[in-house]
Amino acid sequence: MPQLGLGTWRSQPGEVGLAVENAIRAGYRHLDLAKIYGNQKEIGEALKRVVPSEVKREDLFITSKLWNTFHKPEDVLPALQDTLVELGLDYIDMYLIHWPVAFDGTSGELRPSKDGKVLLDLHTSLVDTWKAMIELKKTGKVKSIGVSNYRADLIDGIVKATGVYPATNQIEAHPLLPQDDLVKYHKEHNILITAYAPLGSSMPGWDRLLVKEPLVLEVAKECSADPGQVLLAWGTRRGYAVIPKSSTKSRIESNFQQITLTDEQFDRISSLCKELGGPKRFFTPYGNFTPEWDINIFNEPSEQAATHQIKIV
Ligand code: NDP
Ligand code: 1BO
Repeated sequence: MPQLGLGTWRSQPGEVGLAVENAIRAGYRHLDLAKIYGNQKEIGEALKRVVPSEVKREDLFITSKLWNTFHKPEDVLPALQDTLVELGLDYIDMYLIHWPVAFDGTSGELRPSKDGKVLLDLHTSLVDTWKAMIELKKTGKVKSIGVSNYRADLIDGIVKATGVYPATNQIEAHPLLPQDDLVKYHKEHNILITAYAPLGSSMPGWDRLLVKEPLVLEVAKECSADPGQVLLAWGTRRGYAVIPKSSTKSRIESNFQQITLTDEQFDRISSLCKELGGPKRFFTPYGNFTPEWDINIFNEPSEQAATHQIKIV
């Protein structure tokens, strides 16, 4: 997996195709996609314009994700096939379980809800879905399988039941949420981490964008670099892949120009978490997503009132 990829969540219709083309022309070979982002069809059309004329398919690393309404074992292969049709591809390189949470898929809606809360499927376990993911590898339609937003104990649970490790776990990680313990766990188990929101993303209710933090700007000035490059260098130095999203050509290009931080600069960026009163998680489905997901995903204090626990086995 190339260490730097292009994120595509919230890349708008009419923009995302061009973003993908610009990224490939800038040198990106890793694209991070998902059914729920609602833009795979436009990305597929963009891929047709550059593959194979500008890049060989086998030189690209394309990740997509199984959405929460397709966790029932019989829905997993059709969901992958639907993504392949949207993208116009025969296979993808990585397929991830997007969240360790099954939604009730019977209505066909991607966010089924009642009274402001997502309708959960409390019968399908993580192990049920992981077994179906393992079967996918035999079809040749996916090269590797992994998970996303999984805690260490959830990974332990699916591995204990199947003996199969996920190739990667895609998790939120940036200087405000370093997740040191989880990073250590993955290193010990030889599981790659892919860090999402590596620039600190932007979520409602939080106006301190990391790319605008004085300390990040200070280090950027010292390196004659862009603040985005500083944050990405901090992530890659921690030994994982980063997938910054941008639809802006100049940022797509600058994010790909990798720089190296000195030990002292790395430590200074690491100090941001404490300085800004972190850790700060932006993606907390309990309390932050609409409709709300009333289930305990990260075992954090904000989730203590969640009604449901994840069904592992
Ligand atoms: P990022 O941390 O990548 O931040 C994206 C934001 O930063 C956009 O507003 C973008 O704006 C802006 N930006 C990009 N480059 C720069 C720059 N150099 N300087 C200043 N601003 C910049 O957040 P995301 O939440 O998008 O996360 C990245 C990707 O991770 C997603 O796109 C998605 O693919 C994946 N993801 C996965 C999740 C999961 O559950 N597995 C959850 C969340 C994200 P602009 O486009 O205008 O340049
Ligand atoms: C709910 C989807 C978050 C971005 O991956």
